[in-house]
Amino acid sequence: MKECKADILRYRLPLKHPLLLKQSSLDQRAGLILTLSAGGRFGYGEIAPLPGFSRESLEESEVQLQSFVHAVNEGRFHALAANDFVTETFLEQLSMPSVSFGIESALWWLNQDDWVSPLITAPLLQGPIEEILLKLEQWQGDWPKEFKLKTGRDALEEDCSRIRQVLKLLPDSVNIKLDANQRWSLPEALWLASSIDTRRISYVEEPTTNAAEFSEIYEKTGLSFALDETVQSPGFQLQPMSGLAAIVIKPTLVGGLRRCQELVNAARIQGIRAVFSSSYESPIGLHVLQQLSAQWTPEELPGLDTASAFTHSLISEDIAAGSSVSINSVFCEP
Ligand code: OSB
Ligand code: MG
Repeated sequence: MKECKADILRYRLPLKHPLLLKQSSLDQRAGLILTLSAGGRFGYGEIAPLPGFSRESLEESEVQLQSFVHAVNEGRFHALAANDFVTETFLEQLSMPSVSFGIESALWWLNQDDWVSPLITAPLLQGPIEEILLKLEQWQGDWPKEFKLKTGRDALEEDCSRIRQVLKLLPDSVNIKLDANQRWSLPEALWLASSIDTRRISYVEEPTTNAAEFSEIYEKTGLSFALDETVQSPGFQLQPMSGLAAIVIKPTLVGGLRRCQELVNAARIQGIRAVFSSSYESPIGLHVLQQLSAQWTPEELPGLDTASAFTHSLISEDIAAGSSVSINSVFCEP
């Protein structure tokens, strides 16, 4: 029998600018890195509940994670594989999405022989409009097929003008995805959608607080939508909806790899897109998200353009399958 070991590392990574999330503002991102080792191989997972989005706190997730780490170190698992009965039974009783994601990531990583080459991500356009326009004016090389533009924070007229200015700078073949984070009212969403060229908008994520209104917006204006926050509600099940273009999958917020796989399959069956996206994870979590997207939804550009929000990286070398990763200990607490 292989000797299995598990270990937790706490990290704090400074952010370049305060991150405005729902009601809170973050200056730094905190999370946990789970390291598993078995038979000379290593696997990593990240557990980093996102304030304002996750229902669990970092402290609560650490308690649940500790129970897994103790069980591994006491030799309760014969094999560290997601299809092992004892492991499976343990995973099923986990209740926090961030913990399921971290543990299932580490088990998956441990058993991956190779990584596939990652895809490019859909660039995120946020912040002052002057900076967004400058970024687009100075764009070098090929255009990605889609950009994501954050909306819903400022006055509606401002959103409308931002969308028009961005579309003007992009070639006709490039579309944008919008994200209102449930901030518009129904009349606002209807007004905005009728004031822009919806043919260039792939979809808007969560236009209003009430998902029952999304199809009405589509039917009246032709603006398709994607579910994001809705996918994160406990017990969410994908149902056909008129105008539904995509579901956004943020594993830290929806749960483990098996739950994500179920969602990808459900989206395929309904003929809608499944787009992996990040929740401001460190490079460890981002690596898993990049791989899940490249392996399970290779036709999509994932929403992983969040690494640039950090001042430093948590890792100092490239990541190789099965090998140990060198983690920058300055950002870690014992
Ligand atoms: O609203 O989609 C969001 C990150 C953390 C929390 C919420 C969101 C996001 C992102 C990630 O926008 C980047 C992306 O999806 O492209
Ligand atoms: Mg979103």
